[in-house]
Amino acid sequence: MKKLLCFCVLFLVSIHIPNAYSAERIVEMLNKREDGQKMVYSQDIVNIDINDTVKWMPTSKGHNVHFVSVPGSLEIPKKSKVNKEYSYTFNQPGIYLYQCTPHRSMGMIGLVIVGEDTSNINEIASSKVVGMSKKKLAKLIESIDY
Ligand SMILES: [Cu+2]
Repeated sequence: MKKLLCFCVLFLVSIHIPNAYSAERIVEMLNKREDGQKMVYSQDIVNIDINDTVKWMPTSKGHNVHFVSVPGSLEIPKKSKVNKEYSYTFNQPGIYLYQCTPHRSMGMIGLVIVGEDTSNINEIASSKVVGMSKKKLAKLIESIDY
């Protein structure tokens, strides 16, 4: 009986393993964050594993997700629609830079670091962002260990 129970537990654990390898992370699009910053994503930098998904929620209205720079030869995904939830699964390691189209000059940018791979940090650092986002990008880059 004990053996059977053991087997059942193992079986239950094993069918849940795929979930452990592809997590979903939530990032909110906000007019104001807890720290007082305006027109921001809830997290400036998200660290995830390869094949994880980030889901951006339109918690405040008027925002979207628009990738500016992605690793290597990867094609830049189409920008998301304003006020709409958006998900993207990251299959390639490296750093991804995105911005909010309406607030791109107000520092509304974010980074996703996939698989702890920071090899494209120079490309990210020299990506074209505008206005207040320039300073913010420099600050985010500075905070990354590489
Ligand atoms: Cu915005």
